Amino acid sequence: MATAWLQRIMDGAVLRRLSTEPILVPVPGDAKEVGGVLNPGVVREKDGLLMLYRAVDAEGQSRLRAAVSDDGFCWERTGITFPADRWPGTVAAPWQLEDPRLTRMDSGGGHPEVVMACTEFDGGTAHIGLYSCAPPFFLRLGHVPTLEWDKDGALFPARRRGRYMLLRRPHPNVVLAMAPSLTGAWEDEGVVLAPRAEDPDAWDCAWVGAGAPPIRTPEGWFLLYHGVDRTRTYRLGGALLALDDPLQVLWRSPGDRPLLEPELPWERDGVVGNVVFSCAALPMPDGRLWCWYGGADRVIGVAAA
Ligand code: BMA
Repeated sequence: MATAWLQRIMDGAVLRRLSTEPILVPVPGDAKEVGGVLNPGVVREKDGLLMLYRAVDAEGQSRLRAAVSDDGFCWERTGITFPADRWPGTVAAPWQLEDPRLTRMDSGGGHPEVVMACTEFDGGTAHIGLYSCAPPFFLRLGHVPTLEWDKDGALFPARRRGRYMLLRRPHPNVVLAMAPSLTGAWEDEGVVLAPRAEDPDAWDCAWVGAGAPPIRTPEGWFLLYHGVDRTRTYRLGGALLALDDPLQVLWRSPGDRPLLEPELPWERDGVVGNVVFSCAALPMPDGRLWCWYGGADRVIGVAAA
């Protein structure tokens, strides 16, 4: 039987907000997140859900903070901030960590249980860092070396013929890279998704990037992705990639029907207006696909299909 939430999405269902209010907003007076809480990654743990969200301080520095939840809706901060202050061992300005995407790896293979791919921004260029992630412990495994501005790293939970698969985003495309180890040399395999440049009215005509790490279903890998249009509005859509060859796109949200777009005041106005940006989607016990997302780079909301 087809995966129900996937079938609904391919039949035209969109993401519906579970609340018209954000589910996480900056704690008033907390200097480390006064500039916004946004773009969370979420992973299932033994006894609930773990979230790492991007916290921006008064100077605009971005770090990651942890929260936990039983139901995906009410979240409690754990008090863990990474890096706690400055980047460990450096005297210079720390890297900023942005947009954590958390992947629970298939068992076997000697890798960490949860791997985080996040953007490391050194003030000049952005690239993708990979971390073993078991808060409060984070171990940097390596990064994806590139001379380009690179973002939106999303690791698949499984390997293909022994090689890890990672989505990255050399502007403006989502590209598949593979490597024999998480610390190893990544090689590009090809473009998975390109912007719909041929259709200037499409919601994803300017550039695209991975949203949540790919979710395995019997029908294929479901990829939630973001797309940007000519007005720099960020929306979310979906794509289905072949299980045995993720370069093959079996289905993609139509150019006139994103899954979620900025509509509410806190999605339209904030630090960067007209942005819904996701790093996390999970099938939940209610049979729906839930998606956590940043609204206008300032607060966090949740929607489901
Ligand atoms: C992207 C990332 C995101 C951000 C988005 C919209 O490039 O930096 O963290 O949410 O832009 O500003």
